[in-house]
Amino acid sequence: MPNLIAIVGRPNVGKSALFNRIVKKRIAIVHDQPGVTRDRVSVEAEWHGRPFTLVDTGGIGLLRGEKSTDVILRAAVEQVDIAIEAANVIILVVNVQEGIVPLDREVAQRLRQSGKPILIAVNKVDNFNAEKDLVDFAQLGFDQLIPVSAIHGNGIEDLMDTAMALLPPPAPDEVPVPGDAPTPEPPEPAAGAEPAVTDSHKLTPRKFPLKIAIVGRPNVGKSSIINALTHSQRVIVSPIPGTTRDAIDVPFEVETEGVRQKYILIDTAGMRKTRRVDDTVEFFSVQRAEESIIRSDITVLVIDAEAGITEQDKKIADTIVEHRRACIIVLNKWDLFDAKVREAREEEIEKRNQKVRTEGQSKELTTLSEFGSWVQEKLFFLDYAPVIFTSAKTGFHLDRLLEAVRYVAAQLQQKIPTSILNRTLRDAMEHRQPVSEAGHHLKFYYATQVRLAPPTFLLFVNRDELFSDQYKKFLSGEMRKAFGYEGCPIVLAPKARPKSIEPVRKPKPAHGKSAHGRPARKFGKPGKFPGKFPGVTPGKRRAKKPTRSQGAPRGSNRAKGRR
Ligand SMILES: Nc1nc2c(ncn2[C@@H]2O[C@H](COP(=O)(O)OP(=O)(O)OP(=O)(O)O)[C@@H](O)[C@H]2O)c(=O)[nH]1
Ligand SMILES: [Mg+2]
Repeated sequence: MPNLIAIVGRPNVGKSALFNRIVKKRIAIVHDQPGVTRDRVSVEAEWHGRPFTLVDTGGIGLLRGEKSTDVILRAAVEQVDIAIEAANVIILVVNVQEGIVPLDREVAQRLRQSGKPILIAVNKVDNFNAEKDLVDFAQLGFDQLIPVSAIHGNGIEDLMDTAMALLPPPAPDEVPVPGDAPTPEPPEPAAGAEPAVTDSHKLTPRKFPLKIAIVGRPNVGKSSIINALTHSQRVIVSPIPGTTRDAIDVPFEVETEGVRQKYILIDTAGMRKTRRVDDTVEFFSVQRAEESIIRSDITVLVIDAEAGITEQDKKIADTIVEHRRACIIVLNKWDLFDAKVREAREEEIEKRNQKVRTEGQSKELTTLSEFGSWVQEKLFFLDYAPVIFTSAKTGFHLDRLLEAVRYVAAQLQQKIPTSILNRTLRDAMEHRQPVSEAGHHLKFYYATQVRLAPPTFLLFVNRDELFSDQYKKFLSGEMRKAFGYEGCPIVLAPKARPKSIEPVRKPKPAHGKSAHGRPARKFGKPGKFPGKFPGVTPGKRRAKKPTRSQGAPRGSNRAKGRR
């Protein structure tokens, strides 16, 4: 990665505060407690038009030769080493109020060995008095000493000008083009808010890289999954719950079936019940995990297969639904469960052979698909999410996870032609009318798609109160049968309209073909997203269902009884 500037230093010298100051927004957690940032946090930023990547590292908390039983701290040291290896310029942060402590000397020595351009940011120079102590830090053996106050924002210009000057000369294609600033993302609708009338940008597919937030309870293997997918040790893994304290963006590029795709994986802190959250740091961590759900395009909910589905898993699932995120459920640590399932399966077969199974005796879950339906039953409100069984440890089914991500991403690009949308909804409503206590009947005028992600449809009808949650669920189900939308929430927004609006006419068959006869490829863009789970043909002419081998993604529209 070119233009990489890393911020290093012992714990609690103000690295995160400095990091935030530079990127001018709150990116990393700042808290007055040693070792709060335990992972690298990186951000793409710009200084006077020149792009660079800024990396905040965990503090180096050990003296050389000192033994550590704290795995988190040890892993943080490794993270700093990775940052040193990758960085073009390193900013060592020290604290003027504490002077040089032995650990600073250790860190400095470590950095001198790296041979990289080093700057010292002498932090907490909040007044003139402190400035005279600056020269003391020359003992660390570096020429560039820059006084800063991360909290007050002093000295940042100087620091960054010096750091940028130490970067390698810009490549010809790196010269900034005026007006080439990235376009801001369109704002998301607030949870529960009614969609506005169509804006064209809401119907423009999201640009890659899509953001994939990996969320779940502490210790379920979120960081392990990211490391396994990226074949690296980018984020810290440890058996201690609560290892990840911040949301960390990990760029990730993958080639599946000849198509290269870029994603940003977001590692997040494990989310515990709020009343069990120990301190404010954890509180912020959980908040950041929630923010990650909001800024993600797809959320991957990781569940510990061994622990099963807990109340907290349901709560996280609830948050995902509340923010209307596309979702994939991952049951991780399957390696720990696999043997037991195999055993149960063998017993089941044995019983079947001996025909000893009595009627009514509860049947053990022995196949992945049975487990899949069990998970979906438990998380019934998130039943649109496919379920994948993985092991970050053995790599089991991580390819399926990638496949599901690619497939769900393709679903989020679908724009349903209005005529087919209207035909599908009309058929569904003719098939089942909502029940009205006062004997009112539903009249459907017209529907239109107002947003791609989450797929949102505005339905003009005579009475919006006829749309109970149950009726919406039924209609969403019919739309899933027609258009797929596996992994995506479907948002239906009925709007009452005066009677003067004529109901839309049934579309005439075009060129001898019924409206239903349109090929599915119109929707799914398989050229861009070829995969095993193609878009489903609208109406009754559904595409042949994909083969659901064990653990393949499944959606809500599968008849549960068959599994
Ligand atoms: N057997 C087994 N162990 C796993 C698997 N995935 C992760 N682990 C272990 O589970 C522990 C927690 O893994 P992490 O990746 O740190 O979990 P996390 O969800 O990121 O945890 P926090 O950041 O603390 O929320 C580590 O000891 C991992 O080695 C798996 O698929 N199988
Ligand atoms: Mg983690």
